[in-house]
Amino acid sequence: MEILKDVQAKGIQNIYRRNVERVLAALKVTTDFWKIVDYSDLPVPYASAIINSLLEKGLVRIENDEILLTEKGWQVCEEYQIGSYKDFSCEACQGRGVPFFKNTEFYRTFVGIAKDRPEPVQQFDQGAVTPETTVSRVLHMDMRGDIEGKEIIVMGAEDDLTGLAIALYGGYKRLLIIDIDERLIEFDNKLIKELGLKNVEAKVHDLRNPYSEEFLGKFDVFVTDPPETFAAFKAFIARGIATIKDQGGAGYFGLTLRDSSIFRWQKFQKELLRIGAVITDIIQDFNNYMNWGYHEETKAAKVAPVKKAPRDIWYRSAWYRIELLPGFERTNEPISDEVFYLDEEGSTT
Ligand code: SPD
Repeated sequence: MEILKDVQAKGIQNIYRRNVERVLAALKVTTDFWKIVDYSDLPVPYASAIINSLLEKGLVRIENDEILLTEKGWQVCEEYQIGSYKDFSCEACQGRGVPFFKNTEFYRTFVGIAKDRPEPVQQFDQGAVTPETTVSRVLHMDMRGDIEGKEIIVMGAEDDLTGLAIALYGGYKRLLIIDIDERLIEFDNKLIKELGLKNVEAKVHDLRNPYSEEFLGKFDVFVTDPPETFAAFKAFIARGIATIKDQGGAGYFGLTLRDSSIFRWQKFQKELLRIGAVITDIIQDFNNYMNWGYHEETKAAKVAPVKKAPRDIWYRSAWYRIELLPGFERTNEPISDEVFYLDEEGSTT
């Protein structure tokens, strides 16, 4: 409680005792700051503030950019019965429940194509998921009956090449891929042409602008992966819902706790229910992001208590699936530029 109060006194309100416990649990098994963020499911600035408070109180020390529990830190863990972070996820499917190797031909083709993908850029908060993640997303969609015969829109998440992967997989009735980044749309269009992929189109579109009639109520399924601010949630997810034709339509998106707190998740979830959606799936840590080249320029790098950049995968997100119930709401207002990518919880843009 002392650590919690200390962090709250520094202006961080969306935090509770469990967050401090999870940082301590992570510290019992790792000395790497980025793994601590991952294991404690916290926004980087919040994990950093907790570590700084633990440092001030002598519960941890930093040596060569590694964060170590002190004797006092170990004693506190024992006194408060803080267990170690544990991961019992299935090694085959990496906890997704969908092994990417269920369709090895598809996986190999996708990996061959993705190797020439454009590099992620900071301007659009890009950071691509691993090929195993993208392939598992497609298999998961097919497993839920959201590909065959469906009209699908993939919105503003093409750094992951999920649209291109669905196009390669096939079976859909119509596929539209939209993204703000011309490089990604050009990349997709080149492959669509070269491989002769049918009933698929890729177009440049900025999701902050309202949709025209050609998008509204025209699809059975939407897929996206927004930044975690509330403005971005409205631009990507509420607008995704507005593309859905009818009750029973489905939406897929990633939400992370590395750029957003569990308190923000509650706000997102309430909004989803208000709009008329039901959450059918939340698969924690389904999406594994490869480290992006602009890390040194980010707020995350600046607030971290160590200089060491992440080496391994640490940024993961949960994969959500929703279905729309009778009477769901379609909203399509313009979204302001303010706080689109970064706010007090987000730091990796
Ligand atoms: N800027 C780092 C990469 C972020 C990728 N987007 C993740 C969105 C999760 N909803």
